[in-house]
Amino acid sequence: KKGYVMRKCCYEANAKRTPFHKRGWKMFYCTLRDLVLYLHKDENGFRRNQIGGDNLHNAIRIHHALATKATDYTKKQYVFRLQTADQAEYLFQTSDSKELQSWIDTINFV
Ligand code: I3P
Repeated sequence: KKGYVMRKCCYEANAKRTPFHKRGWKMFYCTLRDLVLYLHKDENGFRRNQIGGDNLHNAIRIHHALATKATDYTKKQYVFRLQTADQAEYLFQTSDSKELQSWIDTINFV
């Protein structure tokens, strides 16, 4: 699965709260492959990474991760929460309810 999403970091690994200056929403072209969610700057970034090898800096391992609708987050629509095995936590905003469910299912059932 591939597509543009907005992402906000809430907790880094080991449930360490993300500092204020890094808590903003940011757009990424997101792709999922081999249990890793890659966050590219845009589609060109995705193509470059395919040729030059993946940029592991902006990668989230989703093995034993859980995606759930962020019903408690009311500032934006179509947002899901991703909790990783290493206890990091992110919010992702998708474009509509169909995309929201599709990302959640893809992450949880790969
Ligand atoms: C953050 C930015 C986020 C906001 C976050 C701010 O500031 O305004 O949009 O999250 O609030 O810290 P900055 O751009 O300077 O990083 P929300 O959109 O969810 O309010 P937070 O610290 O309460 O997470």
